[in-house]
Amino acid sequence: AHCHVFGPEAQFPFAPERKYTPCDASRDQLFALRDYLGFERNVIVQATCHGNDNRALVDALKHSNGRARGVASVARDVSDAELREMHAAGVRGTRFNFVRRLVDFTPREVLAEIAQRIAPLGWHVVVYFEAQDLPELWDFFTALPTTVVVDHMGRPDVGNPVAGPEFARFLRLMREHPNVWSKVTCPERLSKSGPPGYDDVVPFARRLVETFPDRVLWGTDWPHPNMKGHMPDDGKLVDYVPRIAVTPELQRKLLVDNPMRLYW
Ligand code: 0GY
Repeated sequence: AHCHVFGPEAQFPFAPERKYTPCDASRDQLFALRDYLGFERNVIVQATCHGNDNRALVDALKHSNGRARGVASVARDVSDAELREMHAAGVRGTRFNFVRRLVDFTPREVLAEIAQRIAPLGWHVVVYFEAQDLPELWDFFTALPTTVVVDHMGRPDVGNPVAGPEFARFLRLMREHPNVWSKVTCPERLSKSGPPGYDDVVPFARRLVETFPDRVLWGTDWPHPNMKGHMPDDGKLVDYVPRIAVTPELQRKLLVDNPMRLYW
């Protein structure tokens, strides 16, 4: 439930306002990796380097034989016809990105208006932010009229204890708001101990999987944009799953039941 397609740039140019330029990562490469890893489906998430131009995403969805769904990024002036076309292709959500190194600031009222536009389609909102910004974003998130899916566990500082105040705040957000879900993704981005085990991230993800087993999602984040320290082995990321979802029942919810309910 979290991966991207980038370009190919010659066919789907990157957005002029982007903050980084990734390598091409085509739908065919994504689908080949999906098959190699033994998964049946993907949820492809629009990344900031393509801005609000969802053509690469929609193209991938249309060529997936119904095996991919998408999360787009839309502007407030998106037309109803454009939303309908994206829905028909398999888009089921829109993403709001609050990570400062990735995007310029968008006023909250603009985002609230977009959320109102997409809610009638049954879409949800995916949010990406860093843990220290949660207090300031709390009221905005909890007023959203849709399911809200948080990327990468709200990016905790895993140098802090799992029982500490920072992660407690995120757990409280999920406990008090049953419409909030979390992706237990990106140990490779959050870890300080590093590959192959990403051991320091395991307790955080495991806590979420065990506390909210019906509201967690998993993904690889392929092709891992902006990873500077190391390029993760996607197979090792699959091997990480049984360490955070330790029973067959938890694995089934994380990998099958939850994404099927939200996206299919
Ligand atoms: C991710 C993470 C990153 C990038 C984006 O939209 C994006 O460009 O989300 C990141 O740099 O942390 O989930 O792909």
